[in-house]
Amino acid sequence: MTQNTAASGLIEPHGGVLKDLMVSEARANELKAEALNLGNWDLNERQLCDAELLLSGGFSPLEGFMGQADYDRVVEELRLADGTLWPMPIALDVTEEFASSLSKGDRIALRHPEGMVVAILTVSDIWQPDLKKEALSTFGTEDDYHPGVFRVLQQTNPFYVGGTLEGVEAPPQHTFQDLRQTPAELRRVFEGKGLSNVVAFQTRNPLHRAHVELTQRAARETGAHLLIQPVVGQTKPGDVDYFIRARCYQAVLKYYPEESTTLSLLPLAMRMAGPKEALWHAIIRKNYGCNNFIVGRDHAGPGSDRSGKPFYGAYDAQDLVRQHEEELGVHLAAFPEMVYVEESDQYLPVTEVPEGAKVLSASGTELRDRLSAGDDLPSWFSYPDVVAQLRQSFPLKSEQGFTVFFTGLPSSGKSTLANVLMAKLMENGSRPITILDGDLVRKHLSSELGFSKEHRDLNITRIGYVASEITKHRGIAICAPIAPYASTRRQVRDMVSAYGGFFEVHVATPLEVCEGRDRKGLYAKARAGIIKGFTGIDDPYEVPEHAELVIDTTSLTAEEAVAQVIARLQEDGYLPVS
Ligand code: PPS
Repeated sequence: MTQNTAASGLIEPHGGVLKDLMVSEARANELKAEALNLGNWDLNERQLCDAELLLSGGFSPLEGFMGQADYDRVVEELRLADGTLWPMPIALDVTEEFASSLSKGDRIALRHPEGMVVAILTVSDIWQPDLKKEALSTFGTEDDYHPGVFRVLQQTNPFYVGGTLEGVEAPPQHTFQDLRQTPAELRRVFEGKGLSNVVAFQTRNPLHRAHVELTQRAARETGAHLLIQPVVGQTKPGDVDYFIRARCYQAVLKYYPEESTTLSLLPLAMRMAGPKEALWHAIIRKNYGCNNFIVGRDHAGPGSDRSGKPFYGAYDAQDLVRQHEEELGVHLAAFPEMVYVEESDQYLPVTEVPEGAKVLSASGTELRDRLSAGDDLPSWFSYPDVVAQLRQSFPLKSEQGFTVFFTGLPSSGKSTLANVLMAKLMENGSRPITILDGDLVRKHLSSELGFSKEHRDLNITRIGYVASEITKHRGIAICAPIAPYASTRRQVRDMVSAYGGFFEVHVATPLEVCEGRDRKGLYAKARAGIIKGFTGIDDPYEVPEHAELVIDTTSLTAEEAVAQVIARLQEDGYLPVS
């Protein structure tokens, strides 16, 4: 189903028509019945976000997950097969096993994790994408320190399925329902108010004074109504959770002139693709009825690589949107960084600051550090009600949970260190502590798993999930698995860091020493070929490159080694200095 919106005075949707892929109630009931006999695919968090925006028309003119012709041209030229501008692959990734069960023309039920049928997909294409090529094209790098590259290369299933969608039940949303509008609903809101000139602001962070000043300036300069449309789907690992952010957005609304601004939440899974993401965001906002789009400094930037060099230039995103501004029909409201000018107590674009004037600015990292240290935030930086919301999300470091993740070869000393650390922390501590030791976890959480790469990864992500829950609830998790694969350790780091401290400790005792200890006699069995795929003998151990601590237990007592861990936790503020 499509809707013709040209008559409203609002900008036309991308491709000319706003898609609405939801079917009627009667048809939905038929499809639910049909789904009982179809193959099922359970949508993950990212796929759910994509499905929601496909169904609502946020991704117009797409009518489903991309087929191969669209995908190939998007990857190569930022265009769909018919030439329409589109910078981001929107593909449904599935396992090899699932892909091999499908043929063109099959219908599959896409399900919500709670079980309901979100949509029926009619398969048009099944193929194995070149994910390296996709990562390089979308993100301009293959460096998997980039969160988007990491997702494509490490967290994407190897096959893609394309096909049109019939929407049965939009993914249910239980929070902030009055702030969630589909493109058609938001367009109706604007039409109802007689608005045809709207400027959109995309954000995934709490709004502080600089953002408020920037958005007000954009509204003034374009003479437009302001739409603040924060992303509440997947964002960058470690971001403040969206409940807190949405409360911050509600708090700042009162700093805007009445009736000048609309707040609406966008269920988008961000890719952190900088320039291409900015172009994509502009297209999405066009679908929501916005003819102006704000792009500031480092739009949708993923931060810097390991050497501290930003992945994208600060204004690359503006450049790419500008190149396509005319074709898109969306005006680029480009802004340089806003800075605070102390003597005039105002925010100005950095390019307009009078010569010699003292300017102040604070990064997101500084903000987090100040909140975690319990320091005040200057009034020039933010608003008291926003700060009060953020304080809930950033308890003092001494009250936050954390995870100590020992990794190393069998018999390297991980379990001993974990137990001694637990004893020392119990002696002095106030937080609850849980040990997730390799053998214990395999007994209680992972008893059905073996030692293939797939099973080891599953074992470690289970440990990571439990550790992240413990950390979220402000406890201490001490993990001691082998965890031989870097990418899985990285996943655990991302899961835990969203809620508190993460300390990877590489127990780097050399293989000869571990083998010499051979407490369980397993090295001997591995050498004799009785055990196959034993870590360090005939199975790999990828040495951590960025562990917070490296400890070789060859000539240290467990107490000495644990003292190093405790010193590091104290240094970072998670434990008091005794
Ligand atoms: S993993 O890779 O992280 O999932 O391994 P983990 O769960 O920590 O392993 C726990 C203990 O299993 C014993 N064991 C093996 N280790 C490695 N490879 C093979 N094939 C294997 N088979 C059994 C080993 O003793 C691990 O204990 P630690 O404490 O590391 O010596």
